[in-house]
Order: sequence, then structure tokens, then C-alpha cells
Amino acid sequence: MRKPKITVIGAGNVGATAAQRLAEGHLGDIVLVDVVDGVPQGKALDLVQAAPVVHHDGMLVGTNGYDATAGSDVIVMTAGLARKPGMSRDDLRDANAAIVADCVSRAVRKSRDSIIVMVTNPLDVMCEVARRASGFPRERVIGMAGVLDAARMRAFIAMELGVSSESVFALVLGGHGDSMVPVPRYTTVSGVPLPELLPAERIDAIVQRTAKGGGEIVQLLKTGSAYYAPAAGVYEMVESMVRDRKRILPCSVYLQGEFGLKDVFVGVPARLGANGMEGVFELKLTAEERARLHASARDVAEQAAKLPADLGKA
Ligand code: TXD
Repeated sequence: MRKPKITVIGAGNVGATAAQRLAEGHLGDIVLVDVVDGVPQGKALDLVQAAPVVHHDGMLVGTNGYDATAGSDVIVMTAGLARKPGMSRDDLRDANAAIVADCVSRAVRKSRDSIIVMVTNPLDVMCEVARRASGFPRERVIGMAGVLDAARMRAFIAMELGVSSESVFALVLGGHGDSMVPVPRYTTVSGVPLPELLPAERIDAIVQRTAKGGGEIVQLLKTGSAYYAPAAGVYEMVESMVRDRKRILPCSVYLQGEFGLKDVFVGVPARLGANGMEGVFELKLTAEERARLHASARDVAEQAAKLPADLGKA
């Protein structure tokens, strides 16, 4: 039986931290790719030297090219520019689209059967770039954002109620950005819906704070953006696929009629297993929740429509 092989493109904050989590979680061998000479090599070597102490036997290599990535099962795409204070996710679109198209088309030439986990922002639009650049079916192009957004909401609820975040489930739909749609009705603490546990104004405050996404962290850090929680989100998705666990996790999926939406990437709950995105978990929404999801999807579609038509043809 072959050990899974995972390529992480971008050896920056999110990529390197994800590589560490994936290796320490015993998910497979890791290839770390970056344009900056020495950085992926140095970080991979550092992680290899941690292995005897943290007890994993995954191999990590760093490289500036794609030869060593050949035959990867999963490609985690984190390369790009990070959001700076005052910069919206949409400002990043054009710069990161070119990077994503280039990296993805080069990576998939070496790993035709891989599953792409997109991380680069603006997330849902970059998923579309990766879909076009790879030519992969929707089962194998999945965006990481919902796990992170839901984790943030779970953390805020846990802090508010003084309970373990493990007992909190949160549902967040929609695009990764200002138009995300936290759904308190389907957010539960040990099975009890949030509206039964907190007054509306506290829930609103949590929803608002969740919808700010990583903005709060960007303000605090001043340079760079969040990476521990994003890397944890990558780990959770990759783990469900590599171990074929079929967990239902919120992720950005190219919808084909589900929730009344078509040909657009947007965050929805989906089953992740060995074949990638194995099905969208459709749930009933109120008219208002559905309208907000559709508005969020419209935002993504408008941004995707601005992408150059010939972008990333492999
Ligand atoms: O929820 C989510 N999806 C996100 C997304 C949560 C957090 C961060 N999110 C986005 O991920 C963020 O807005 C960025 O677009 C990416 C990566 O964030 P990170 O914080 O890791 O950025 P860094 O530290 O700047 O790392 C980016 C690396 C850096 O080392 C560059 O040299 C490299 O990307 N890079 C490239 N590598 C390979 N090939 C090319 N062309 C390339 N261009 C840049």
C-alpha cells in the first residue's frame, strides 16, 4: 500500500503550517513548493528534523519546481499574496489569479488524478481559476474556507458560553468574504440550537464578528494574516479525504443546481472522502437564508466573470 503524497504549493505562513500539521498528523509524504529559492527547502528540512522528536515518519522535501510533486494525491494551493491591512479580498483577485493559474496548470501536468484543495484568496474565485486551469471535475477542486469560518464562529460561541468548542457545531454558508452567511438556526451546542441558548443581540454580535473573518487578525498582526486556524482547516479537509472518512465539512464547491445555484463556487456542506467532494449535503433554508446565500453566490459569480477568458489554459 502506497503512502499518500501531498503537495503544498506556497511555503509561506499557511503553506508551511499546513505542511507541519499534515506531516504530524501522519497523513503522508509532503512536497513543499515555493518560488523563493531556499525557503521551501529550508522549511522542509526543518520539519524533517522535528520528526524524530514529534514522532512522524513522513518525508518532507522542498523545491522550486514541480518534478518532485509528480503523482501527488492531493495538491494544497496556498501560493499567492496575502491580504494586507486595508486591502479587500477582491483587490487580490487579479494578482493571485495569475499565480494560481500558473501553479495549478504546472502541478496538474505531473499529477493528473490529484484532488486540489484551494486556499489562496479570494477563495471562491481562485477555485474557479483552479477549475479552469486544471480541467478537473468538480469532485477534485475544493476550496477551504467554510471550515475556518465555522471554526471561528464555534470559538466565539465557546468563549461566550464558557464551554468546550468541541461541543459547538456551527453552520456557515456562502462565499469566503464579507457576504458569508452564518446560520444560527443550524448552529448547536450539544444539539441545542443557538437561539435557545443566547439572546438575539448576543447571537448578532457573534455573527458580525464571524463575518469579519480574519480582518481582526490582520489588524492585530499588522503584517500578514491568519494562518494557524487556516492550516487547521486544510488539515481537517485533507484528513477526511486521505482517510476516506466522508465527513461533512463546509467547503467551497462548484454547484450544479444544489441550493438553486449553478456554475458557481460557494461554501456549502459537502461530504469529503477518497474521491474528493463526494456530494453536497443540501439542507432546507428559510427564504431569507436562501436569499443571502444567493446574494453571496452572485458576488462570487460577478468576480469570476471579471477573470480573463484565456486564464490558465493548461
Ligand atoms: O480561508 C482561507 N481560504 C484563507 C486564505 C485563510 C488564510 C489565508 N488565505 C490566503 O492564503 C491568503 O489571502 C493568501 O492568498 C494565501 C496564503 O497566505 P499566507 O499567509 O500563507 O501568505 P504568505 O505567507 O505570503 O505565503 C505565500 C507564499 C509565499 O511564500 C510566496 O513566496 C509564495 O506563496 N508564492 C509562490 N509560490 C509558488 N509559486 C508562485 N508563483 C508563488 N507566488 C508566491
